[in-house]
Amino acid sequence: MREQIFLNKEHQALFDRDGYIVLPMVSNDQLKQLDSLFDEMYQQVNYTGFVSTSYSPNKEFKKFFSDKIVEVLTSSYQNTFIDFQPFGGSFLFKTPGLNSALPLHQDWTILDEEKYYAINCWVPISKITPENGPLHILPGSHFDNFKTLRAPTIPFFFQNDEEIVKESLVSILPAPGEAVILNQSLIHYSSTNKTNEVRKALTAGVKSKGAPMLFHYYNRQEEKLEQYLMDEDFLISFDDFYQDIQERPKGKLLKEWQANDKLILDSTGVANALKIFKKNSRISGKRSNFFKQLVSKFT
Ligand SMILES: O=C(O)CCC(=O)C(=O)O
Repeated sequence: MREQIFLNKEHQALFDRDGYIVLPMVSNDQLKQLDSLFDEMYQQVNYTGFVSTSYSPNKEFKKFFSDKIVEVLTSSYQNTFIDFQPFGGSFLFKTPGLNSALPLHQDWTILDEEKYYAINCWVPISKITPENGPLHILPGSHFDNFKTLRAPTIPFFFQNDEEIVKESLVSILPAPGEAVILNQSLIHYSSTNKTNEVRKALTAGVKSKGAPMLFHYYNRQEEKLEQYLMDEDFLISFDDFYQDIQERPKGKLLKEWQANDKLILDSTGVANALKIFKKNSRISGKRSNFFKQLVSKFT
């Protein structure tokens, strides 16, 4: 049983039901500070597409901006959460162009989700429009409704049916100062930046106080799953991000077990999962039509 993590009980209930909530979280003053920090960071990089500062090979650079983000957001966290622990942050940007979409995904499992919460606060720094690469989410697709284990080496359960899932997504256009607070297990993606300006945002992690950090590895040869205990800052400690995340985690092995569950579902399994998400997140109006059409394909 998880302890409450939102100060406000209604926020907690909506978050538990839908796997996300959009709340006012940052003041104009904080937004200004974050904007100047973003610009300071952006002057030091030369990447295009969708980029997170956590991808950088430079640990000092990642840690500097992670600490600054947490510092600026501390008062917002205190007004929003209870019994929580921040675990860093990263700036996220999308340069204009077709390579700037972030594919459909769920964030990795980084703690025991039966016992604790792992939350990302996605804070837009630019004004978010349908054109500059907003988040698209699937309400109700979080761990409470579908107990997934996620890691870079584990395929997503919807891997062969991304288009079905994509039809059901809802785009989120937060107002300036609002944050999209996501359960890390929620299915989401972000679209292409079709404008001429960089889209600026950040993601900042909050977890239940005292939750040990975990990471998982799928040993394909032996079809075994392995669980490792990790350092608190492991997410910003990869030297070569894309290579290191595919390797055995550099933590302490806690347990391993045979991966006898189906890691990828067929389309009937995906459709059944979508039905559960719909039922439990009480999606209304236009959104429910999406689901009705979708579910009718399989019934
Ligand atoms: O900033 C974005 O466009 C998407 C961020 C995201 O999905 C993530 O960090 O998991």
